[in-house]
Amino acid sequence: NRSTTRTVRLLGAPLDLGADRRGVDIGPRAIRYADIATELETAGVRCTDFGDLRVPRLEQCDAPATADAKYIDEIAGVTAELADEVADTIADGDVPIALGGDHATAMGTISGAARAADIGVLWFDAHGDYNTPDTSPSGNVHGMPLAAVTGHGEFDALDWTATPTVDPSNTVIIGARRLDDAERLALEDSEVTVFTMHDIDERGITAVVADALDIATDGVDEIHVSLDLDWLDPTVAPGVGTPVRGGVDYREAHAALECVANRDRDAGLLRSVDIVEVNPILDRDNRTAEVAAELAASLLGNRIA
Ligand code: Z70
Ligand code: MN
Ligand code: MN
Ligand code: MN
Repeated sequence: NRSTTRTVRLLGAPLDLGADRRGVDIGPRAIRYADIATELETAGVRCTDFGDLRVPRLEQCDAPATADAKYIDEIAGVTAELADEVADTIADGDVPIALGGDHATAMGTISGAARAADIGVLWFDAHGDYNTPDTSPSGNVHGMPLAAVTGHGEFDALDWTATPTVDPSNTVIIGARRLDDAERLALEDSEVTVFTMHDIDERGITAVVADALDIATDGVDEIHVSLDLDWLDPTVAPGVGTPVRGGVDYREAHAALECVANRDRDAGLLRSVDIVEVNPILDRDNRTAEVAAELAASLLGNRIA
């Protein structure tokens, strides 16, 4: 049970090397500008800010060594540093929120969080992010992080794979609506649970999230929440690299994260968080970053409304 006020620590990860649309590196700045700190504090959470990790500029990197997983060496370096910061934050008793950046960020957050305890993962995303260097149609590493952290596929450059990975049976994707063919087959073969938008349409968001929480927490004490803003419908969150129509609306998104918060309130579950893929260059009036800040408050807040 969690009765004391928690402190979250923002860790900016201005990583765009995993995506092929530029601009997602400005995500952390836009989410801060949308005043995530005030949103969190209004919701009863203490908020501190570590600043941004250093990320190599794409213009300064050599041409990708492999088209299978572009910039994987640079991404491995950044995510290893993020993993250390996440582990330090947890050791200090705080909750790390990694502000992306593209979704490759999650490889760092999750590997850092998994050092101290077995964790389940809730992956809110239009995509599966379960490609490997062998199956990826694009070579973009942000389409691969969930495979990497669950130990699926060969990721030679990622030496942190020596650290514990997440059990796929405690891993749940929520809101998927665009999977690549090989990725879909691999997910069917895996123990990862996939709840699609169709499941949400049929059963309602709160029932789906309740099931997802049961699965993610089966046999583990804590969870990581990875929130890709393209999970939401593009009418609500237009500022993302690859908008996919038919996503959750504003109320469903808040309801989902409030379900997680309620379970967390009872059991002290929430270990770490990613908020990723906000692209201010493609956004309108910083709307997507504002939604991101508001959703963070629903997920971590201590208050009913
Ligand atoms: C596709 C790929 C992707 C965004 C992940 C798309 C990947 N499955 N796009 N997140 N925004 O290239 O692997
Ligand atoms: Mn993603
Ligand atoms: Mn996505
Ligand atoms: Mn298990």
